[in-house]
Amino acid sequence: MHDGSNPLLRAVHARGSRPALVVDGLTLSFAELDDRSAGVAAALAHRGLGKGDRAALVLRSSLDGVVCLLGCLRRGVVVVPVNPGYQGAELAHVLADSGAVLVIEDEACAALHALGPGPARVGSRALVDEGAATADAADAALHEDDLAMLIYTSGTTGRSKGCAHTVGSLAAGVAALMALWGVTDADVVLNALPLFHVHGLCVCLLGALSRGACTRLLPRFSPEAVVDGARRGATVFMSVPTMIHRLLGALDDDGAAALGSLRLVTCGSAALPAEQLRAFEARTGVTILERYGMSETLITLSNPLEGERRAGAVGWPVPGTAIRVVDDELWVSSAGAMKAYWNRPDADAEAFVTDAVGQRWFRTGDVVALDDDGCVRVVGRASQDILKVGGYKLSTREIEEQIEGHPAVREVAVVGVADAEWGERVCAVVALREGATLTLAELQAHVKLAEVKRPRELVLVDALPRNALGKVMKAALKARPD
Ligand code: MLC
Ligand code: AMP
Repeated sequence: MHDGSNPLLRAVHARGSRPALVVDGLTLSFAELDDRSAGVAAALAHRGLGKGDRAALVLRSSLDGVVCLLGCLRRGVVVVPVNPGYQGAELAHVLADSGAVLVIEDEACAALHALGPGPARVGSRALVDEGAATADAADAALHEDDLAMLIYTSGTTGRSKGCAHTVGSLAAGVAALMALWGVTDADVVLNALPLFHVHGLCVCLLGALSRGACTRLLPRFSPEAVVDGARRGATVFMSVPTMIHRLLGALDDDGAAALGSLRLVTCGSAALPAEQLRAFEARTGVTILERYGMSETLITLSNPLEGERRAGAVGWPVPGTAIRVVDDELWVSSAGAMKAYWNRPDADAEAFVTDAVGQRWFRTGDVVALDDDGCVRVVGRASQDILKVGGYKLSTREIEEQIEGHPAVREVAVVGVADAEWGERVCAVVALREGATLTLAELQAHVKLAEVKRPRELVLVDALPRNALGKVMKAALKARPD
């Protein structure tokens, strides 16, 4: 139980003049972060927003953005993080589905503007300024069951779903993991991840803040910026496999030595190939700690801080998590699990199972195998309709729906093709209408979705292979898209 403040922000209230955030050469202390975020909470109150209202945060990694985020959490305003690279239909869906009454944006988002009338919009800088001019205190009295965030994640049906996390689920999930990884206020955490998914936002940013650690926020990932951060005293770096791949391709000896000074490098959101873990170890002397998680459950499996970190495996349950393997599918029951999908009882009914003793399990859809000592290996995904590209989860259905709208296309299946840098890349297998032609460039121009969802390959076929029930056999296509 807690005292009505957000447990994730206790350290923010208590750490005074110690540095909390370093971005673009600017440093904000915990006291400043505390003060400014209290101001944002007050500004939100002035604008009529209170507990349970939703605010969409269309944020790049900026200082003002983080202040606004914490201000929302203090006011009890539910944070809906949105990828600033989203295009019209993606944005419109998240705004409508979440029922956001305010959009907070770091910089004017052109795609949002193009949508026309919608929720009120305010710049993150303007909101921080409004807060600075407001003397009132407006923190909400929070309970563990109060909603804190709706994090949208792709489903197999095409429409993304909001994972409704509470004050309690975020606090429990983050606390368990940070304790396991030994994160303390002596750490400086490099955050090069986007702040609109659980990895960058909940694990890396809120994780560091909750422990009183300093965050070095990188507005954009690059190998050079990570090496520079390590040289400037960072101790922890959290990554996705694409970042490790790029680091390995770019490191000189000095860079490798700088990374060697990190006490902890974690990796997840997609499978880290065992050879990358070994190559990184050989180059820097650091053995990457791989862990596994989901937007719905936060991080549930991890290799250990002390002891063997197993290449190609995601480790054991994080304290507070129990696992089951049912027909090769991983089920988890975890303190960090979301309350529900937002307004989607149908999806909840499919995803959650309550057992005979009342324990609630989340069906991950990931296919796993266990080593003899219980160490978990992710060996695949139950559905061919989900891809992981650069750590982003994509719905093939969402991409197919766009491609189906092209006049040259008779039928299409989107599949993931193995890619050394991105994990998978988006491949569109298309059967054209009689006499029609289509190039990859034409197809890419037609797909109005975030850049990462655009097809990178086009394979033309006479007809898609279907089984006796008429369902496209994606596994066959994936094995041999041509
Ligand atoms: C995208 N691009 C590709 C491509 N896919 N190019 C070649 N092949 C592909 N398959 C290009 C686009 O054209 C575009 O180019 C750019 O990449 C846009 O993608 P980006 O993702 O912004 O790229 P970049 O800036 O290079 O960054 C790479 C990255 C980034 C790895 C740093 O993708 C990233 O931050 N990924 C992390 C995602 C994440 O946080 N996932 C966590 C989800 S939570 P251009 O021209 O714009 O450069 C979760 C739970 C858990 O999974 O367990 O954590
Ligand atoms: P998301 O919905 O974006 O949170 O993505 C969650 C999915 O990412 C999981 O269901 C897994 O498929 C995948 N994932 C996360 N971490 C790992 C990992 N270390 N290895 C393999 N897959 C992972």
